[in-house]
Amino acid sequence: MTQNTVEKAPVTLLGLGAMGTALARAWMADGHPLTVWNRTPARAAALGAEGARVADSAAEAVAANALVVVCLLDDASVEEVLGGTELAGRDLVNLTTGTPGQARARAEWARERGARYLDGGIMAVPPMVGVPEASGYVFYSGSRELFERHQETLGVPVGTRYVGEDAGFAALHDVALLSAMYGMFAGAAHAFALIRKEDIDPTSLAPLLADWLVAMAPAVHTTADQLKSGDYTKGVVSNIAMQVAGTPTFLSTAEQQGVSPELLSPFFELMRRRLAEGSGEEDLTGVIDLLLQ
Ligand code: FVH
Repeated sequence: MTQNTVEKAPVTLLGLGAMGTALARAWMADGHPLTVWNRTPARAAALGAEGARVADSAAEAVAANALVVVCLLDDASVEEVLGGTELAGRDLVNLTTGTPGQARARAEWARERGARYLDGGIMAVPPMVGVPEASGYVFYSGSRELFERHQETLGVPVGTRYVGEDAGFAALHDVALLSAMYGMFAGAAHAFALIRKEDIDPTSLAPLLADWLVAMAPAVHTTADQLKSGDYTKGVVSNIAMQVAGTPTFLSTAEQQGVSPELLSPFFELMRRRLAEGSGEEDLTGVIDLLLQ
């Protein structure tokens, strides 16, 4: 080591799909010694040519370093890959998407094997990895001590956000944000369907749509304030009575354009139910209570 060189923490990474490969390149670019393993060896060989140490087995990769990161397809593949490895004394960071229940069970599973455990939910797509301006990050939950110990290394590919000792919280935050994203995609799909048969260029609608969604997004802060205070009339801009009165326009327009209302109707139905409970002056926030089973 020369005087000006800071030694970077070595990392083991299991799983070299699109995301794992992006993570690997970011750690290598930052000077972290990296040991990799992947079920399909060709993917590991490609990274080997770029400077990673390629392990012949998952067990060998786990044995190589204290910090072991897994980024596999799903929880079943984590079980399959780590099942035959010696995890005692390892710091296991699982970036595989899963449910909060799977994360909690995996944390207990790791504990029984003598490993410390952190769960992660990645809020980035591969092109955002290693690109700080892209503002991608990973939610982490589980051992705070473990998170703090490795925060610098974990923060190399994308940012880090620790959300609590409950190992399931990273997955819960991840799924919550992604669920909202699918709601947005559903709305955008309906919007594009409405213009599909007209002489309207979808590329001219797209920027209007994007700007409108961005303009509406801060409404979630009002929703959160209302949930916290329990007063769903606080700061209401467009009450539910007015919004329900507008729903026939949306449904008739869909019908006129030959578009199925199936993406919109369930939400409208919840709005109508909430209004029927006598909540006309409220925001849409009451719909959240109707969802709770
Ligand atoms: N890519 C994305 O946009 C999203 C962004 C947000 C986070 N997700 C999650 O990240 C996990 C990995 O995703 P990925 O994009 O790397 O996924 P793939 O490119 O499909 O690679 C999957 C890797 O998992 C390996 N694998 C699958 N099944 C097994 C198994 N039974 N045993 C061992 N390894 C397995 C696969 O190996 P191979 O097919 O190359 O042999 C890949 O390494 C994921 O949870 C996303 O939800 C990504």
